[in-house]
Amino acid sequence: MPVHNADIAKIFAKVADLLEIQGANPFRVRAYRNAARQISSLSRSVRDMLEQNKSLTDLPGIGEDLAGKIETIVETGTLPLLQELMKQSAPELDELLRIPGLGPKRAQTLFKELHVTNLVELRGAAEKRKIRDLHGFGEKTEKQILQGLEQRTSEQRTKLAVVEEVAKSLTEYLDASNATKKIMVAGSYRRRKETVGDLDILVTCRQGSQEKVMTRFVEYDDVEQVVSQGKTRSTVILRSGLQVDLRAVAAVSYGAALHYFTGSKAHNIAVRKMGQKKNLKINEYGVFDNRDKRIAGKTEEEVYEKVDLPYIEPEMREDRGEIEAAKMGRLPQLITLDQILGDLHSHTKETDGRYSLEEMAEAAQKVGYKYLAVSNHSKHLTVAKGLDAKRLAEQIEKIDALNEDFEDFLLLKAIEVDILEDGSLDLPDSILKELDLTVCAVHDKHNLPRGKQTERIIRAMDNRYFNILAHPTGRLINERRPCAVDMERLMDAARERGCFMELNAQPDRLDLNDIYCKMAKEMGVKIAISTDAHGVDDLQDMRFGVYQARRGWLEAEDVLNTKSWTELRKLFRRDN
Ligand code: DGT
Ligand code: CA
Ligand code: CA
Repeated sequence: MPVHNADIAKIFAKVADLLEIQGANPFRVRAYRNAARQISSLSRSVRDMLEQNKSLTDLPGIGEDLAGKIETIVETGTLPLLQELMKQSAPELDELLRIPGLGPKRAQTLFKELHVTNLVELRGAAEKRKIRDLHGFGEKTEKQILQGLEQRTSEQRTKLAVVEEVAKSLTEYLDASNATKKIMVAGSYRRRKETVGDLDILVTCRQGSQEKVMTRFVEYDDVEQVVSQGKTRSTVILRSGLQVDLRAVAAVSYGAALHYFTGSKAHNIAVRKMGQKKNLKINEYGVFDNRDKRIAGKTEEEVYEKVDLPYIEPEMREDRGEIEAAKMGRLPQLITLDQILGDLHSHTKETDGRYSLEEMAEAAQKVGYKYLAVSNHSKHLTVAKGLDAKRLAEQIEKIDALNEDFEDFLLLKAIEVDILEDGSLDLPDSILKELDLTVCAVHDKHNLPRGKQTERIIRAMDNRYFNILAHPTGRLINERRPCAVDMERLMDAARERGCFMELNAQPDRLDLNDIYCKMAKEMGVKIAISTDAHGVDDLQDMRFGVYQARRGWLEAEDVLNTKSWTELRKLFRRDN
């Protein structure tokens, strides 16, 4: 039974919620919630780690106890503690917390007073106007609950890194039967959107084996519910809650179907309109002329060719100008992972990282990098044991010594320095100037009004040693909204001062987002795609950054870390 990171995260999140509703120790609740978050944004499979006998306690937020519980989940698919909690209250009680306005205390009250144990019963109670009379609720809250219930159905999107793991195992499983020829995951997944609503898998099957493929699909271990099973299309829901659609198509239609189901819908409509102008009908079966003869459909290239367009990369298919660019022969040469020469943001044990300088350097060289910037936190971030000037000076010395022994590789001396509320940087210029570069970040006061937040960051950029603005909006996907900032002003300010923006590649950040990446390119601000690695495996997150960069139309020349250190050092203003 394949247990994915998403399943483990889901179990821990549920444990946290149920514990919280039962009024458990807040530290215990936080430990489970934190573990769920960490695991859901890992780029490697915990199951694989266990198979390779890697220690889970290396993972952030995972101690001996949680590591043991993870092993239990991977082995059995479930956790006794969760079963126990579900028995004590109600198995779906945690869902109440998803409704805005309902915290653990109120959920507990609803359970005890009205015997509400799930969302259906919650709706019933609200519609019968029973909630307004409960102590501490009222009519307004009751209305808010009803609104929240309406909204809920439309949310539920899964982070790309989580979906990637699921998609890989599922396609490998389908492939192993030898009944399929081609397998491709289309939809938003292929467009590498930061979150995915559902998976859309396309297959072509060997002669006469279509039904076999459909049956194999619905029999996948991870399937919780079969929504429908047909000859050419089936839909299932996995245990993580993710929906998967499988469609079997004929080889002559494969390209047309791939194009259709890759989307986006807006892009499809624009391409179809171009077809209509030429009297062609384009759908998921092919391109047809006015006598309904199929004139293309085997490949995507063919489909584009029939409307006089070059092939357009999936990441660009959002109808954000790619059709116009393609018509004019001005499509960008999107950046690729192999063009990345190094990483400009990482941490070590000295603050909140998990490995030493030496280990991080070795890992970066293994990836094939020419440089790795070590940018530990600064002192203002006390929870991460941030560096003061003295400890930073020691780190500089250590890096200088290590660099003597590397061949064709450099550790860059850097810091992730806090931008304080007044716009000053957390460490004095006298030490910042000794560094190769600075990565500057907001870590507190995320809720300042838009004008103040923007000013704060621009004032920081006024410092001549400011180089890269880290995770510029501070958003955490599905968890924390972006700070209110005037991004256009920030980019203007950055360009004027010779500063740069980061595209943080952590799967739960991906900050800048695709739209802002495109904006940066158009405004002439270069971007560092950085993993913000806290461990050696995190360096692999670079691919998610590159996906997002591609969605933002970035080319190698728009990205700082495609450049050699000789070129880069000229861009990072230093006069010593
Ligand atoms: P998602 O799942 O919400 O992350 O986003 P998508 O883009 O994967 O959307 P989905 O799963 O609803 O549909 C997959 C693709 O199928 C979509 O990108 C384009 C195509 N498609 C779906 N419905 C329509 C439609 O009504 N018209 C056209 N032209 N294409 C459609
Ligand atoms: Ca989809
Ligand atoms: Ca779908």
